[in-house]
Amino acid sequence: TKIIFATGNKNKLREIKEILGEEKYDIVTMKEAGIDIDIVEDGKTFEENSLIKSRAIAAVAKDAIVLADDSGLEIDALNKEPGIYSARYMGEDTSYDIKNANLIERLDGVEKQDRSARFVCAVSAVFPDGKEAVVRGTIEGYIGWEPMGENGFGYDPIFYLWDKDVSTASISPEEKNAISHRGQALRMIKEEIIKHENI
Ligand code: ITT
Repeated sequence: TKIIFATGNKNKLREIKEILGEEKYDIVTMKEAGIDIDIVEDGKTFEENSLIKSRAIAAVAKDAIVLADDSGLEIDALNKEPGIYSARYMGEDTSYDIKNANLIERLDGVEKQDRSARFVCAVSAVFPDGKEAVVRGTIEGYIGWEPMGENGFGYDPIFYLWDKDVSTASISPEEKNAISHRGQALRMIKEEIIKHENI
C-alpha cells in the first residue's frame, strides 16, 4: 500500500515510520510524491486541522492513502496553550530551546499537581475511494522545572511522565512510541487501514 504522509515535519515522519513499520507500508512525504501546495491550517481543533491537511493532499494524489498528523501540547495552567498553535507558538522560526524556556518561565511558582499537561495527536486518513477516518491519541504528563534529555523533538524535553519523573526526551524512541499520543493514534489508524483494505 502506498501511503502519502501530509507532513513537512521530519521528526513526525521518523516516528510514523517507526510506528507503522516501513516494511509493510510504502510511506512517502508529499514532497517525495511531487506535491507542493500550501495548506492553511485554520481549523479550531486538532481533528479539523488534521483533515484539512489530508484532504488537501488527497485532492491531488491518486491511488494512495493520505494520512496527516496534527498534534500539540496542552498545558492546563495556561488554558491549554499552546494547543493547536504548538508549531506557531512564539513564531515558527523560534527554537524549541527558547519556546521550552518560555513555557517553564510562565509556570513559575506553580506546584507539581497544577503543572499537568498532555500531548494530543489527531491522525486522519483519506482513502482513494473518498472514505475518511480520524482518530485521537493523548498522553498525560506535567511540565518539568528544567529541560531534560536529548531524544525526541519539540516540547519533549519539558514534558515529564508522572510515573517516571523523566521527560519524553529522556526515554528511548521505542519507549516513547509505545505510550505516546502519536503511537496510540497511529495504531488506531492502522486498524482503520486494515479494515478498509479488507472491504
Ligand atoms: P506538519 O503540519 O507539516 O505535519 P508541524 O510541525 O507544523 O508539521 P503541527 O501543526 O501538528 O505540525 O504542530 C505540532 C507541534 O507540536 C510540533 O511542531 C511540535 O512542536 C509539537 N509536538 C507534536 N508532537 C510532539 C511530540 O511527540 N513531542 C514533542 N513535541 C511535539
